[in-house]
Amino acid sequence: MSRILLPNPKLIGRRKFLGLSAAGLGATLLGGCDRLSEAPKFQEFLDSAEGLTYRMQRLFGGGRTLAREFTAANLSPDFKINGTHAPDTPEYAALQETDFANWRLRVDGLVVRPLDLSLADLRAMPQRTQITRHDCVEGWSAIGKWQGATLSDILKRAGLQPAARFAVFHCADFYERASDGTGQYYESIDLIDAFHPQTILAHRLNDEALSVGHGAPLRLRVERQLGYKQAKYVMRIELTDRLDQLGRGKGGFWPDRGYEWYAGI
Ligand SMILES: Nc1nc2c(c(=O)[nH]1)N[C@H]1C(S)=C(S)[C@@H](COP(=O)(O)O)O[C@H]1N2
Ligand SMILES: [Mo]
Repeated sequence: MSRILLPNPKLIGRRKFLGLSAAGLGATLLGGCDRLSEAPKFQEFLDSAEGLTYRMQRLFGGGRTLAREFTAANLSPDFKINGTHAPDTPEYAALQETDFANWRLRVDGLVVRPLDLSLADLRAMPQRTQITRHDCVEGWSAIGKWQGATLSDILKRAGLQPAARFAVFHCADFYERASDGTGQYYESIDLIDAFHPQTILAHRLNDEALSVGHGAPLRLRVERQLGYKQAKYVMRIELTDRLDQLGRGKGGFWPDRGYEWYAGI
């Protein structure tokens, strides 16, 4: 069996983990993808020592918890823009010019059917709306109403290959142009968060099309994690079995620069 790279458990507080029984974990992941249910390798992984550690961490997290949801009365009058305010590449400028009519979300990597989804495709999928609080490590929060397709529906459409372990979000912006060639914003989550019901690819904020500042045309909402996990300007979702070959190897722009990969709140 090939080596499976897991996030370092020492970096990850137990309470930050979503609890699922072994059966629950299997059901969530396997139920989502027909291919996975015939996946001896994934079953092998769950039965392995590493799989056990992973399962136990999830088990002690205290239930398949949802992030708190709020009402319209709680909406923040101002939702701060942070990090990139507008990607400064000619490619992004060209997409913006036609109001993202030519933009496609690429879904590839360890999937059965690679996808290229337009905004119309994403709007035609079942929509989830949620009013949640965004918490940035810099110490500010904002409550906003997000709308989009669930990542689980997108992944079901693509179908996962048995080896898939992580969803990686590749963004349009370079937050920094480092001399080692890294600096393009990216983030990643495991399949538990990928199939969590509140994990959506949002194209609307507060009943309006997502603005460029907030990540147009599409950004991730992974509601039980901190602000820097909420990737804006998502261009591509790549399914992988390891994170050490991307960027500086820690699974995200800010994790590469010292922040925790699992930024649970
Ligand atoms: N592509 C991209 N995504 C990003 C960032 C960024 O700079 N680029 N900043 C992150 C941080 S630190 C925060 S707090 C939120 C800010 O989202 P907002 O601008 O919609 O408030 O986006 C996150 N996602
Ligand atoms: Mo942030």
